[in-house]
Amino acid sequence: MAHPALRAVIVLLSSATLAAVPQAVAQPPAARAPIPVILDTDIGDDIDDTWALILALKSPELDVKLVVTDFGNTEQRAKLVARVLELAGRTDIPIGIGIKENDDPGPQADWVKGYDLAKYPGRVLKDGVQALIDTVMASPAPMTLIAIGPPPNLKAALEREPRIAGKLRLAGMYGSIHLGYDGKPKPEPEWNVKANPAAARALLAAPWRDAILTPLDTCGRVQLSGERYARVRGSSDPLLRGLVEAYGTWCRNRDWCAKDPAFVAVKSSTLFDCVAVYLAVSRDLVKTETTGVRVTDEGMTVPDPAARPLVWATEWKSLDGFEEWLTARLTGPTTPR
Ligand SMILES: [Ca+2]
Repeated sequence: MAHPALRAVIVLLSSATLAAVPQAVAQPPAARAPIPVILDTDIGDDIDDTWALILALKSPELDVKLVVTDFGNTEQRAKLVARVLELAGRTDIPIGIGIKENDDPGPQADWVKGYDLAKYPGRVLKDGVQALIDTVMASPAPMTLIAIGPPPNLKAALEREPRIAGKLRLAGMYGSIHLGYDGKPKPEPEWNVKANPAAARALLAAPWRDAILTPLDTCGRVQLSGERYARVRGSSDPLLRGLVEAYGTWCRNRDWCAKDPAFVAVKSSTLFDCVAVYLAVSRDLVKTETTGVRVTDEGMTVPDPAARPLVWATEWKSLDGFEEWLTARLTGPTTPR
């Protein structure tokens, strides 16, 4: 038996060793119950939602219980979700159609041309707001809401059933705290806020169980290129083949991209929404600051100590580490049903 003093040293060393082991290694994700999540998305405008949905389906820490389409032409968005879920073999996931605001088909319409939502083999719920409320209220465990679009659905859901806030953790892509688009050194109106400031105001003021946001400061800097992008683009996974095809369709319908067809051959567009999915899984790669914000009518998120505090991922500890994580996840297996 070791001398008592030596034993103390051994105990101290063991604690130090354990403390130094990253949590992911000490507790493999597979050993934990996956986190039940709802994805609220404006898929169909910018292409990053399509990447984010696929990322959620390929993250074993997450159990996607419902995808709700939000903002604008929510029926058209539901077709895109349905096609992605079919390619993923995950038609067990129900789709909720959010509040329909217009008939704009959006720049990915050709990718679902002729797609009949009535033939989707899974459940399509016509009232996406109620589907979200019912799913949250029926869940025995707190759920995580990954919100990656302008949020009129979420404003409506909070008004219809305020109790959902206390049962949800929010991981969202909203706002601009210190940096604007493309790393510009001052904040500016961010689209998900600017598109519907009243809805964003309701979302950012709600008493969530907890809330973490990726503003442009972090999500606006994510773009895959080089070898990492080549791994995604060269994959034979039908889901990623579909993603590459949808990306090409989107590019052809975006003026700046259509003029530069080589763009999609070498890099992704900015993958804002993928960071919200990451924040539902982990916060290890970001630095955060806690502040309330005031949402202006122009769509600015201005730090305001009088507002309800929220956690903002305002800086990367390792953007390179995140882009590697993202690539590994996307090119890894889809989580089975
Ligand atoms: Ca989005």
